[in-house]
Amino acid sequence: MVHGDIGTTVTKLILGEQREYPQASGEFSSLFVELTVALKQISYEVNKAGLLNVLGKAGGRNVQDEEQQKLDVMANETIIRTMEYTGYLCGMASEENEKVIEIPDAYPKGKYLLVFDPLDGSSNIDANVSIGTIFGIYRKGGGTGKCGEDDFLLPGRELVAAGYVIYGSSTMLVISTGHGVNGFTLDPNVGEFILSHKDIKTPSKGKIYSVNEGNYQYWDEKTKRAIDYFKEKDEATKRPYTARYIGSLVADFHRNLLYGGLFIYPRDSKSPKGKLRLLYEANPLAFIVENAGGTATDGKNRIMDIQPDGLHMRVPLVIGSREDVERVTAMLNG
Ligand code: P6P
Repeated sequence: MVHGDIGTTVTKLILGEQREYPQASGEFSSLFVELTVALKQISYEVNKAGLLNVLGKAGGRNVQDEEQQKLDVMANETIIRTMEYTGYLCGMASEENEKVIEIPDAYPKGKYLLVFDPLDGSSNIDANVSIGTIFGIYRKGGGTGKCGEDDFLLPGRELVAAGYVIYGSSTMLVISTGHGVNGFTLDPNVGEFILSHKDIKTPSKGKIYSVNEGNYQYWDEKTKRAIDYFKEKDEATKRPYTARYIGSLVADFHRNLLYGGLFIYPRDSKSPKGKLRLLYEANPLAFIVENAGGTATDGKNRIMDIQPDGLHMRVPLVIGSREDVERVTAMLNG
């Protein structure tokens, strides 16, 4: 390694992809780089919070005598404050905000829309379980200016980019702009996301299934049979699948993306529409998994073909290795 060569940063990769499009304005690249600044700030706060939870337990104030914000509020505010200023967005939609987040009049508006779950699985932070940020970027139809809720009700196939960050033993950013999937590990010494997992492809068939079996009694018969299949001898390996479920979507998804396997959060009698949200959970992860050779359905339809009926629409989710998703989807519709 040449001295000072820290490897390929996410900025370098994004700029390299931009050069593939001579007519590109560079706005998308700048938007993406600004987003990584917010993600690095969240990583710092999430990792610090683990420590502060120990040090700041007395009375809920941290060692600097600051009011301890809830982490997901912090993450939400960090993304909003960083991104609203850029001039590249016409608005944002967040899991934490009921309505579209408007760009203040003081700032210019742009042609992109950002959807995000600022800190998914944050209830796990006190147990030091990996949690994550999920995001998707759309290009607004019809130029710049304000955008309303209808502008965000786009199917996932219209995404121009998507990704997630997993805050775990290390902080890792996984992204796709529609040309494959790349993973970047945050080097805290340099403060840059460095390419560590080039061109991620998920195995066409896995050995892992991830579902909350505690909901078994709430599933319909077809769902029970589809999940029971994983406990029987798989025809290829002559052995059952391994059950792995963390209860943090990004962590479960990320493991299965790398190792192969299937994550499913089916509809049940408690959540007849499913639990996970289409706009800022299912669609961005479906975009990633399809660019990695996998697939994602709601148990019947391709996730990225679903027309959202609202910012916080919930869907059942079957996502991961193509053969596993296809088999489960077929069993749910058999
Ligand atoms: P359950 C976390 O609350 C979350 O939104 C996802 O990160 C996770 O996959 C899911 O809910 C877990 O839900 O019902 O199994 O606890």
